[in-house]
Amino acid sequence: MRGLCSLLLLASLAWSFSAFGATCSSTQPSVIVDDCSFEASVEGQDNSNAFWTSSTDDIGETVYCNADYCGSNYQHSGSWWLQFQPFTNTVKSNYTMTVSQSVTIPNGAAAQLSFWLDVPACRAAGDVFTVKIDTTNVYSTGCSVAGYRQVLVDISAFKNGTHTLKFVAAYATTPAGGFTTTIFAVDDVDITVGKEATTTQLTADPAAPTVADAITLTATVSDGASATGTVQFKNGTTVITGCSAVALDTTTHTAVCNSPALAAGAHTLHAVYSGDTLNATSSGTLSLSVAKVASTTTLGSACMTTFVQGQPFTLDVAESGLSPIGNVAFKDGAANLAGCGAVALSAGTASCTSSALGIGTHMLTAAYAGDAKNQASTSGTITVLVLDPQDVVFRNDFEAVLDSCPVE
Ligand SMILES: [Ca+2]
Repeated sequence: MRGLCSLLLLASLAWSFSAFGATCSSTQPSVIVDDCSFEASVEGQDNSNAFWTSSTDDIGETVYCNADYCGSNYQHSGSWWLQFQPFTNTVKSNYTMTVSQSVTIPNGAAAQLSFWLDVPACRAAGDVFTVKIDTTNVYSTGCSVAGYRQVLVDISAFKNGTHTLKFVAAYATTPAGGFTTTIFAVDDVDITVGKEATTTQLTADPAAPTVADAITLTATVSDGASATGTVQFKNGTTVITGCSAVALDTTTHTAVCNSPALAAGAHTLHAVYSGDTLNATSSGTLSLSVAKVASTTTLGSACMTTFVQGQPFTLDVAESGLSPIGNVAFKDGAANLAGCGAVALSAGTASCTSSALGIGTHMLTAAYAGDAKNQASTSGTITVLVLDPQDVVFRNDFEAVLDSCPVE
C-alpha cells in the first residue's frame, strides 16, 4: 500500500510542478534535484519530505511549510517551501538547522545551482544562511535582505560527481518565547548543467584513395562528457547512403562509414555529431580527392606491316583498367586514322580497319580518352610501311580484297 501511495504521490507531483509553474527543473538534463520545489512535503507532526533530509529537530520546529500549516505565504511557487525558523522556549546559542539532499551532478560544461531565497523576518544580525556542497561553503548571506530573489551559484567544481547539497541556517542565539527568530525561506532549488563543447574530426582511409579502393570514413568525437549519440556523414550537402545516423562507439568515441560511394574527383565531406543531453553538436570536414585508376592501352595488329597501298589494315586495342568504357582513337601520327577516330570499347577491346593509309611510313598509335574511373592512356607505336603499287612486281595478279589484312 505504501508503494501505491508513493506512485500516486509522484503522479500528483508531476501535475503539481506543471500546475504551479515551479521555476525549477526536474528534467534538465536529468533529475538532479529531487522535489526541487518542496511540493512532496507531507503535512503532519513535524512536516516531512521523502526527498530532503532535515537535521535533528531538538526543539520541535518544522522546516517544510505550507500556508495551512505555517500560517504564512513564503512559497515562491507551488504551495510548499523550505523555512528555517527555530521555535524556542529557552535561549540557545549557536543553533544550526540544516536541510540536505544527495545530488549527482553530470560532467557537463558548467554546473549552476539556482534557488530562491527570502528573508521575510530578520531578528538578529548575526544569523547566517549558508549553502554547502559537501563541506564547502558555496554561498552565504546574513539576514538583511527581504523579498524573494534568485541566487545563482557556479558549482562547476563539483560536476561529475555525487555530493551533498545542504542548506544551513545558523543562529548565534535564539531568543526564548516562540517563533521570534530570523526566517530564511527557500524554494525552487535547481541545478543545471551546460552542454560540453565537442569537436569532431573526420579522416579517410586510405588518405589518398582511388576509385578502386574501399574507403573508410572515421569520425572521432571529443569526449569531455562521455559523448553519446550519432554521426551523420555527408558528401557536400548530400547524406551518404547508409551513413545517415551511425551510432557513436562510446569506447573509441568514433563512428565509421564504410565504403561510401564516392566518384572520382574532389569531395568536401562532413561528419556531423548529433550531440546529446550533455554534449553540444559539432562537425568535422575533410577535403578528399578520389583519383581515377591508371589505364593501359595496348595496341596490336595481326596483319603484316609492309604492304601495298589500298589494302585493309586492322589495328586492335586491349584496354586494361577498372572496367574501362568509352572510345579509343586510332591515330596516324597526330591525326585520327580516317574512320577510326572514335571506336567504342567493348569488353575492354576495340579494333578498326583502314584501307586509307597512304604510300609511305606511318606511325600508328591508339589513344584512350578515359572514363569516370579510368585515366586516359596512349599505346605504343606500330610502324607501317605502305608501298606504291607501281613499285611492286606482283607474282600474281593483284586484287584488292576487302578483308582485315593485306594479302600481299
Ligand atoms: Ca514550492
